[in-house]
Amino acid sequence: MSNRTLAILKPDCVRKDLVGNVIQKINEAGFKVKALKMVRLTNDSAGGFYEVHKERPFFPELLTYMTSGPCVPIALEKENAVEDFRKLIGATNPKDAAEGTIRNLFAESITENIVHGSDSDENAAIEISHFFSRKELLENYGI
Ligand code: FUP
Repeated sequence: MSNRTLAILKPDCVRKDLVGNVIQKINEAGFKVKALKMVRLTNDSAGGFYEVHKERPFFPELLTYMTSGPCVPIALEKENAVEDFRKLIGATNPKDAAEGTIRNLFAESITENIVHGSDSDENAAIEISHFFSRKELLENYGI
């Protein structure tokens, strides 16, 4: 069991000034913010991050959205981080997201769904390294 996951507060979260509210929910659920930055993804960077979806019909729309403004990647720590964070954010489509989950509370649509959470321990490690180098994690964030 890993204790880390990657969250991204997506461009709609930043645009709607929900960064503080969402981080509060994350903290209240017992996650520790270990590394955080605000970045604007390029097409290449967003395309690399969502590489697994590149043949899917929604891919172009996903890239347009993910590059539409700054987002906030966050490395989080908690016991059972990946699974617990997926529970906290709810289903991909906010219409299906359980009551009280972050997507249920704040998201508009399956594309503009406020937040990303890694889906496995292996992907969590890959995704954290997409935004934070090993050197940076060690020297700047002490993890
Ligand atoms: P999740 O793991 O919940 O982020 O969902 P996926 O990895 O399946 O999808 C990644 C992103 O692609 C979602 F956050 C939103 C977008 N997406 C769509 O826009 N339409 C779909 O039908 C499925 C996913």
